[in-house]
Amino acid sequence: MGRFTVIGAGALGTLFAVKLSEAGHEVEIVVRRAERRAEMEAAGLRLIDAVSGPEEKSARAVITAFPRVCLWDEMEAFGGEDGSGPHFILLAVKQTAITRELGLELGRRMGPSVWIVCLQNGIGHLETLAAHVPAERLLAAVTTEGAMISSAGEAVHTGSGTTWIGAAGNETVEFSEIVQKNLVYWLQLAGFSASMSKNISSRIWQKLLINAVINPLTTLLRVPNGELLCLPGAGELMRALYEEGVALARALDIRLEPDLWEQLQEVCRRTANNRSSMLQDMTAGRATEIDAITGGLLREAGRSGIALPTHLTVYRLIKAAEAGHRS
Ligand code: KPL
Repeated sequence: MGRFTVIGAGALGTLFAVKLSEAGHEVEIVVRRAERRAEMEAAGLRLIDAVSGPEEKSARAVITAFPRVCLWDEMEAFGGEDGSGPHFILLAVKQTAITRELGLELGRRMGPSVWIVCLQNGIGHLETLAAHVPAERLLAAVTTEGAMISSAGEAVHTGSGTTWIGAAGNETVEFSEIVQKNLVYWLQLAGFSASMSKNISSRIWQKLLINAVINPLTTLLRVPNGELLCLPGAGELMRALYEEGVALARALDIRLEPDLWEQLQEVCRRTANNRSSMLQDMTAGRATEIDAITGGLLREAGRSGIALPTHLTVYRLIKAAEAGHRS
């Protein structure tokens, strides 16, 4: 069975930690605060199944798992001394937590046979981490699994999706074997639809363009995702953001699926009642991921001398709203 460390106990971290533990893998979850660890050790981590369960909330299945809980400050070297078998670190923290310091801490703890799987939205994090962690040990993951935190230590699995995994740096034969025979297989055993991707940058960009349309607009308009398809003027704004993003991807030679616009609208319909992660962050007074999403597009556009006027306006509005919320 596999060996996993999940860093971050948000919605995705909880989803992966519970399902992997339930499947019998050796799982530890890393949190920052001692009270959080105490709560998790006492009550476990809970996952409510809103995917296959009945409509009524009270009748939905709940899986409770008790993975080993570890404090960030007390985390030992990953992979142990022996280096036996691969050890996968699922990095499930927000983009805003991916800093040079985090990269240094991870790099310092990397033992033999350790692979870091990055589950973040947006772009820029892989470059930040690659400065401190061997690039051939970094995996990029893109997931369409839907999950949200319902209370401390409890997440709801709101929609099953697919998780694609690919090499952040160069793909080697060793990479392909380890990832396919271990990570992908173990995720599948735990009930995830997982596969290896040979074009992970396309997957990353497709999700990036979807996030760059839905997240800032739902945050500025303060509406759940489905409302974007109904509000007057919102459709035009969505299309303008989308077209600018597609033009940039084309200029960078990034392949996008021809039906991406339909996929984007489908995400709004499928997650109609969900509040985007950016809206949730803004409402809770947390920093949003705008710098890794819209900011990521603007940085790439700047390097290529391309203007993204609608994204720039949206970026400035979110930055102003963030500052307003904090003051
Ligand atoms: O990934 C999302 C997010 O909220 O960050 C979307 C796809 C917009 C679903 O809410």
